[in-house]
Amino acid sequence: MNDSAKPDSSTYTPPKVWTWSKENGGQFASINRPIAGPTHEKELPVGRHPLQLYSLATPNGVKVTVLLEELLALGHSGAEYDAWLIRINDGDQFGSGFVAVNPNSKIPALLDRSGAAPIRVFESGSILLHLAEKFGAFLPADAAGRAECLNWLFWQMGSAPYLGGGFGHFYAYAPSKMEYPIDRFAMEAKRQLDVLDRRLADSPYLAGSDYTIADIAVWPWYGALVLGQLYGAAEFLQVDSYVHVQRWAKQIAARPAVQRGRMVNRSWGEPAGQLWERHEASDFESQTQDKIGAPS
Ligand SMILES: N[C@@H](CCC(=O)N[C@@H](CS)C(=O)NCC(=O)O)C(=O)O
Repeated sequence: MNDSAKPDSSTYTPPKVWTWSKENGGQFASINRPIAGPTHEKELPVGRHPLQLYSLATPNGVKVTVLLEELLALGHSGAEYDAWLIRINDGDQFGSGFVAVNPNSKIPALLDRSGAAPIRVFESGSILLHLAEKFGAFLPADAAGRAECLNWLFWQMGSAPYLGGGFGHFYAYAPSKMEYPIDRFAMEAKRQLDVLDRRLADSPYLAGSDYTIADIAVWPWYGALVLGQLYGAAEFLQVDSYVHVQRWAKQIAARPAVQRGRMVNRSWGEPAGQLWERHEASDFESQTQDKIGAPS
């Protein structure tokens, strides 16, 4: 097989040494690379608030904007933030400024400038924990509650790549439909939904009686999935059968802070649901994209 041939799961024999074929197809082929580091020089913008967020409203990005909006709704004015749009399909995550905040070149990335020296925070789980500890909110204070919250927070970090990079990739984004990976990852996605369903049969929220950063991390993935908003896979995965996850997902979707958080750094879908950049609470009324113009 020559290097430019398209991969075919039924006949592919791996060569001795893997080489980078830029033509490997798939929805994200243009941004996938086998190397890290910046591709170009570009400073990040900095606004006036202590928290600078560089993100996009994917499930991983939404976790952070939902938590920030929840903190503001609780009255934590120190959680005011500037949210800047990082267009991952255009390669913004490979700019030198972004890579300095997150060497892994993935959204979300946060710069906390509230102290003497800026603190960089990357990985959504690390950002949620940083903010929850900073403001003493959405993280139980007792040892058992805290442990259960972190159990589910880290469960999400380990599990969602099988849902997104595994099931979602092969079911929705790969250049052709292949039975083996779809079957394998559909099984795992359903197993994960059952894990959540059993927990939520016994408990109002993942960590117990209170809504925490565990719910905030899990909801944009598994809540969206059972509400039929991810990969067009609701029927395929029979998401209606996970009744306790459905109850929890709908309860969280109804929270005003969640509805605001979902809009931030969203640059696709219904225009009314998009807020490309967020700098003030009033931006939700005026919709910042009107001010910052058309996408580059
Ligand atoms: N484990 C990371 C995952 C972040 C992630 O995968 N971000 C995606 C968007 S959802 C991204 O920035 N992709 C751009 C790229 O891979 O170049 C987290 O939870 O923060």
